[in-house]
Amino acid sequence: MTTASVERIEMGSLTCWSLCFNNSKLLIAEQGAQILSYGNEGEPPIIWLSEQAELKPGNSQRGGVPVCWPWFGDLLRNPQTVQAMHQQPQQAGAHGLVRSIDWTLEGVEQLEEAVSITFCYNSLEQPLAHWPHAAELSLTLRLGERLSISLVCRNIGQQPLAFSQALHSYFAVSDIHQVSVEGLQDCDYIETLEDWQLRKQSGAVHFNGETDRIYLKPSAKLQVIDPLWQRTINLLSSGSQSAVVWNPWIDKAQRLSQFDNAAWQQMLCIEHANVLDDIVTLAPEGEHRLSVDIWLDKQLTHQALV
Ligand code: TA6
Repeated sequence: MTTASVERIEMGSLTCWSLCFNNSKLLIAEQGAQILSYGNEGEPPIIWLSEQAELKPGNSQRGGVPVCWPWFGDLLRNPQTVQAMHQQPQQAGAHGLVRSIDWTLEGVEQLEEAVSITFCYNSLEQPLAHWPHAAELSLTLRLGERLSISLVCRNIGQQPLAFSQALHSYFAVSDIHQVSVEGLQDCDYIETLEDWQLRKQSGAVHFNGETDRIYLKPSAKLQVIDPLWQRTINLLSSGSQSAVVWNPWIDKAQRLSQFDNAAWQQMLCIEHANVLDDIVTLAPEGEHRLSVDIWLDKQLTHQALV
């Protein structure tokens, strides 16, 4: 016998939705269609949210899964085709334009094996500053035995659409010094902290300083191995050939908004993306789906993900 519920709630000054399925709980803000938290009752969270998250309109919350679109990161570090979609690329902020605007609830579905919710955004109905193109986004979150996140972009205009994007997922970890990431061994990556040099990953990823890397053509199956919490977070993606691994460590943590100085020790971003050579170009009426499945194993063995 499964139990499932969907409830609209106010969190601070944000309109949010709380989805429950058995002992799993998912919290999403309508602003940015941003997942704020995800986890199982009585256990450490899976998706991390800063204790200093402001929960008020106008800014993305620190944590959860911000949607970075129609560009990821610094627009000027994006391919020219993505930059050219913006009328003033020099003035553009980081991580696109939709993570701090209200999306529209499109629907809720309660099934036997899951509960799902979909939010949408339409650039013709909510124009974006200096980005005059016709696109529609829909973000569907499906909460069952695992959490499925699916972001679809449709070109509803008459001209080609070029964009980069990321599901900027913040994961909770027991202690960043002790976790590792499996699935990136032998991957090429861009070391953004050392002049964007191209490097190659040897073995699992371990953390002993600020880490901000763009992995190219990663495996669709990644795992966060957390020995202290005796658990593995499994990530299975599709529609993405690039992934960002980020931890701010001590110094950058002190420069981040909504972020306790010590919080870097208990969070890790693994962001499934379409960036650099993996940007998306859609012809009119074309669409692209970026999706990630997230689930927990309460064990440490590196299993083949299914
Ligand atoms: O995805 C990694 C990153 O680009 C970092 O360099 C850091 O800036 C992080 O995103 C957070 O960006 P934000 O704009 O949310 O503070």
